[in-house]
Amino acid sequence: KRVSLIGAPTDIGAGSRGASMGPEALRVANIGPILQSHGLEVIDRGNLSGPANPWQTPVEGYRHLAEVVEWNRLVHEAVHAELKGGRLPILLGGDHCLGLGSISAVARHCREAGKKLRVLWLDAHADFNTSDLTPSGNIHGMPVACLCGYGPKELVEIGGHVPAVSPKWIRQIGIRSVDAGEKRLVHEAGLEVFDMRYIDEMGMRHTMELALATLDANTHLHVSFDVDFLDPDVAPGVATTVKGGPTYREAQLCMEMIADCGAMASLDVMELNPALDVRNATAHVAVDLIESLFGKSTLMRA
Ligand code: DIR
Ligand code: MN
Ligand code: MN
Ligand code: MN
Repeated sequence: KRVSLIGAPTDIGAGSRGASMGPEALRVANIGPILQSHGLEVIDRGNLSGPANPWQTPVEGYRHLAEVVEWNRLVHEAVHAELKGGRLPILLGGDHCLGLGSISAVARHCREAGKKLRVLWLDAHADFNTSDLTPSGNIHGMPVACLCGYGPKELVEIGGHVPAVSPKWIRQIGIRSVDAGEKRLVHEAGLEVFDMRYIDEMGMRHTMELALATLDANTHLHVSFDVDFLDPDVAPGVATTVKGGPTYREAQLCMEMIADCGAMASLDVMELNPALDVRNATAHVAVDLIESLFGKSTLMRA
């Protein structure tokens, strides 16, 4: 398998600074060589270069909309180019607003290649806010809504097809923080959400069996991994920790079951914030989990 690392060093959509250092922290945790040690051919494309973070207050419900658009265009083109070249892009975030650029590129590629798309959104948050609903104005709380067509024209139209993605193609896992208005929109759009209560009651195994059900050989599976998906005990290095997330073992099982399905063809690793981390431990945990996503297992697999 041929894999490309794309760094997107920005915190333009976040409410705290520091996710801009995420790509380098993942490299320092050896993401490239470790993936290579599992037999993947890895090329590190280096970092994209976009606008600086002006650190302004929100305007009409959006903080840094123009810069968010610019960064997402860069990400969209970079991710699309890798897919077109037959490679598996790994977007190293950067905050999660860039999931829009990444997944709109994946959706465009799927239209061009006649593939079906399934998106697994691993996150503490639904990221389904709009400018009317957002309590913060931070666009990292909006990418899933934008992908589904709810959002500003400049963002929603990146990729050239509105909506880029149907809510039916998305499965959210690990959700435990949804804002009041956002809840209504999640319900209205019919998003399939496996929240923490579901995982508590049914277990991660059953959750992943359902989230990965009905995939076929023609399905492109995209995984968008917000590191705040993880319980803060294992992953303190994110700005928007929410307690009560998946444990290390639950997260490992989640990743292993994704690997077993064999369909993953693109990945985002988002919101890692080294400014808040402890000796880069969260980057190491993320890399451990990514190894599992690419098939690392304790024993030989049948
Ligand atoms: C909150 C926090 N729902 C907001 N969102 C995210 O500001 O919209 N934190 N995505 O990671
Ligand atoms: Mn997120
Ligand atoms: Mn989140
Ligand atoms: Mn490690």
